Amino acid sequence: MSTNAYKIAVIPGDGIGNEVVPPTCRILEAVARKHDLGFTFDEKDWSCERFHKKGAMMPEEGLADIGGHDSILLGAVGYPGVADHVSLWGLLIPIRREYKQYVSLRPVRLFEGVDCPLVGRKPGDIDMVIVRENNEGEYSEIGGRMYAGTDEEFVSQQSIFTRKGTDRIMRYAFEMAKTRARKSVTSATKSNGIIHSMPYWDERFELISAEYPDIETAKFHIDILAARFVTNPDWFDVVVGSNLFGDILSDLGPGITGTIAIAPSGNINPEREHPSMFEPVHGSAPDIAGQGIANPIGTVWCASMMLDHLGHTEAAADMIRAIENLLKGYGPKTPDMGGNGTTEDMCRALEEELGN
Ligand code: GGG
Repeated sequence: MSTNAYKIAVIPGDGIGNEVVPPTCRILEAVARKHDLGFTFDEKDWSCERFHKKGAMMPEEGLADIGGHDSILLGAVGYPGVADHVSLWGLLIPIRREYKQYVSLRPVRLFEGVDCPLVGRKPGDIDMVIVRENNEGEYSEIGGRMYAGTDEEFVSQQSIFTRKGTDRIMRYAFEMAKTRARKSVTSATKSNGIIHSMPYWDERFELISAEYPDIETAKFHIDILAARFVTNPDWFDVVVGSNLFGDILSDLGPGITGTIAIAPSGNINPEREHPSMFEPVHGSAPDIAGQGIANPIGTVWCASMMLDHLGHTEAAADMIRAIENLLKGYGPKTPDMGGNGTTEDMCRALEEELGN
């Protein structure tokens, strides 16, 4: 038994989550053999299917059950038949909050061998990290509905921006920028239209940036920032945004690199007091679920992020090398990347790249 033994909570979730997570665990086992690691996978059936059978996405004791695990690997949450807010608030959001995973770390990179939808862009032109606030902001349950069903009906939805929450996500972004070649942080704001929270966000960004005089900064309103992602993606290194802005940018980012299916994310508890959770940015994709053609790269990249977080940088880099080699070579590719390969074809090719 390796001394580097880890217990991983595995939540395939819904739709294609069930097709990309199991082979990723198999690939992790291959990496474990090579790098003297050990994994115990504790698989959970928490999902919309469970909701239909038992009335809840996860059991009451679910959160406590995985709190002592070393990490969580999740596939996708949400499926037609369960309202999206019910599935998300019944599984993903409680985990992010209970375990203070207040950073959503979402790298965006254009790989060699993947067709870029932006004309003239080549690998190296798009290489950024979105740092999304993950515990508050627009994702808040403060609000309600009054006079339901009448002409006077209204709803109210509060956004919450605490000083603690705002400062810590910005500091995380600046610390991340310190480790990168470009050393630049861009803030996503909308302080012209959103009169309280976004001027506050700008104020905190200015204050925190003063702590990091060596880091270049920029600030864009979210609308023009979205346009600049398309016209000038090479401008961006680390981009910090609120929960909602970060979520949108981290779909747009992978979109401009050719396929959202390869994008990973880490829901990180930086203090490491609790497990962090790794999930691909893509959802459950009901349109292709069950066909065996889901692209596994997003989940495999997540597994690499997980290894990095657990301190196994060489094993993590090995997985990235396998992804790079597969993408730039003539190996199988799933239809989202213009190929006709299957999930299993790609996973086998990755295992071969890893020398298994
Ligand atoms: N694998 C990611 C997933 O299933 N995400 C579901 C989703 O829509 N999440 C929204 C969010 O991250 O805020």
